[in-house]
Amino acid sequence: MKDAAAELVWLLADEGVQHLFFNPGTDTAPIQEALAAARASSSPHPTSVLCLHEHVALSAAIGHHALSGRPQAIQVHVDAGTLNVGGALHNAQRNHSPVVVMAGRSPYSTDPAVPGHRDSAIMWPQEQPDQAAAMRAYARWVMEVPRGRELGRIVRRAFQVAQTEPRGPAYVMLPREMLMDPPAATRFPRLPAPRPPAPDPAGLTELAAALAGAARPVIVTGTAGRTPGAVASLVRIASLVGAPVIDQRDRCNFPLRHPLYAGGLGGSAFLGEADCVLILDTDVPWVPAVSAPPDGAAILQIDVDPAKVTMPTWAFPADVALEADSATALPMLEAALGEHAAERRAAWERRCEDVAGRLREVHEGWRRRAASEAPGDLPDAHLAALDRALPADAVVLEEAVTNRPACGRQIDREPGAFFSSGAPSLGWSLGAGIGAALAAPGRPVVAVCGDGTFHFGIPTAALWSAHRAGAAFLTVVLGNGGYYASKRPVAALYPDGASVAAGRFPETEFPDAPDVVAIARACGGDGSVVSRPDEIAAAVERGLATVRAGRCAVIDVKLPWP
Ligand SMILES: Cc1ncc(C[n+]2csc(CCOP(=O)(O)OP(=O)(O)O)c2C)c(N)n1
Ligand SMILES: [Mg+2]
Repeated sequence: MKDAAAELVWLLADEGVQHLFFNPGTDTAPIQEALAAARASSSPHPTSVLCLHEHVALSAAIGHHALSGRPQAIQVHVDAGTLNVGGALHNAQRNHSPVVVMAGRSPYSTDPAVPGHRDSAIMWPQEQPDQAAAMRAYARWVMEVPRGRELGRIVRRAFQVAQTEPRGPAYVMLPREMLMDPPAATRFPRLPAPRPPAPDPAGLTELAAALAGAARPVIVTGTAGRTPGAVASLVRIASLVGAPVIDQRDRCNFPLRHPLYAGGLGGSAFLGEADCVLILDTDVPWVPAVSAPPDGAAILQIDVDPAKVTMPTWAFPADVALEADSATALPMLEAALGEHAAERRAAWERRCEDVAGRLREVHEGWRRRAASEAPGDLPDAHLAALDRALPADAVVLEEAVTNRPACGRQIDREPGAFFSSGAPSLGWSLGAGIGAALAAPGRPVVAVCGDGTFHFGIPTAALWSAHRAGAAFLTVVLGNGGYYASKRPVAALYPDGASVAAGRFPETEFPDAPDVVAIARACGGDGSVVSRPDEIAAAVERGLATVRAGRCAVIDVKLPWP
């Protein structure tokens, strides 16, 4: 190998990175050259994907991981590129996306004899006292590679840390002269991530006994379906003990049409009367000010990260907390519940019938909304029409903000085909569309986002980058004409205030926002405007035809401003 940069390209391929989401600078020249050399010689290398903004690059990596399960890497420019990944870093952290974020670092040497030395004025302002400072709150680990011969060990370590539960981003800084150093004499071996944890056996027995003995058990989950195989086990457990499943839908964790599916909101009545709550892979099991289980309810937790150390005031007391991968723990819990079946079966069956009976009415209400033309029901009606129009293998990336509950009521996808960012830094879904489309070639990828969120996604960068990468996707923009999520609290906190009196919320309203279809066209894509649910099917058909032809499509759904 010619230099450390060539070794880096080989290492990325060896770690299983298929696509390297890239935004370059003067510091990344050795990596660009190494990629070119690898392409020319057909030696192992990831396909580089030029992203016109770093936020798009990191969002693409999150989306790729969601579909492929593979470790991810992005390459950005020094401190400035690092800062531009912005809120996507927060999303990668909270979504537990294993991404190695690599950034250049201004060269140290001014000696012309040193390859890669400082040769331009910009290399002084690029140097910061602590380039990694911006990353420290979010990345699991940060490191600079001091010499070319150390690169292998440090990059291997970065991938190991990123993939160790609870997974998340790792940050590596790459000074330019280091990249042009000779490589190490031998290749450093891969450092496998530890296998995900299994539950403590005594704790599992205790948890199973508490769940089995409960009269009014409830299950709350956010991401149990991150391993799609866990869903079947969760369905059997809920059906056995008669627990409604409050599914916060960061993944598809439970089938929408199952009689025990309580949605995100429909389940709050059950929570308020629960005597036992199993909180399963969720960062926020409930909002105490809105709905909470009664005092004295047994709280049971299974999570790969039960203590949530990165959330300083996370404080949901659990009677039994098990650190475990739910894909491993749920089949074990099922077996442990079996021990109680003879004694409890009749009570479980009665509970199951009772909960299903109550939820039948809730589900009926959702169906009425889907068929309604009342202004408040139009998001439901459009989303139900969208779901009917999508092919079975479509992947949905949900970033619908105030219409997220409507997605949870109307979008019926298989486990492994529905994702949200799991975190509130908006603008993820457009970049994620690129990564998802690359990871699942041939499957239609559909981002569903708010009109504010569309612009946070830097659409010019995302759609153009998608076209360049051959990763076209469809975006459905829920165009209610503003940031409704940012209007709602003004009216709630100040019901008699000046904003409500004026009937205006200028910091949130943008009925005249940039035309999203025109933006799609400017990037080489296409789109259409829809204002009635019965227009959705034709728009989806046209949009998916555009996507099959390799161009991004946007459907601008005109909704009333709530
Ligand atoms: C990067 C980022 N900036 C700002 C916010 C604060 N914020 C939360 S929701 C929201 C409004 C989103 O608007 P839109 O996508 O149109 O959805 P709507 O509220 O209208 O349903 C804003 C600005 C955020 N979450 N993330
Ligand atoms: Mg909006």
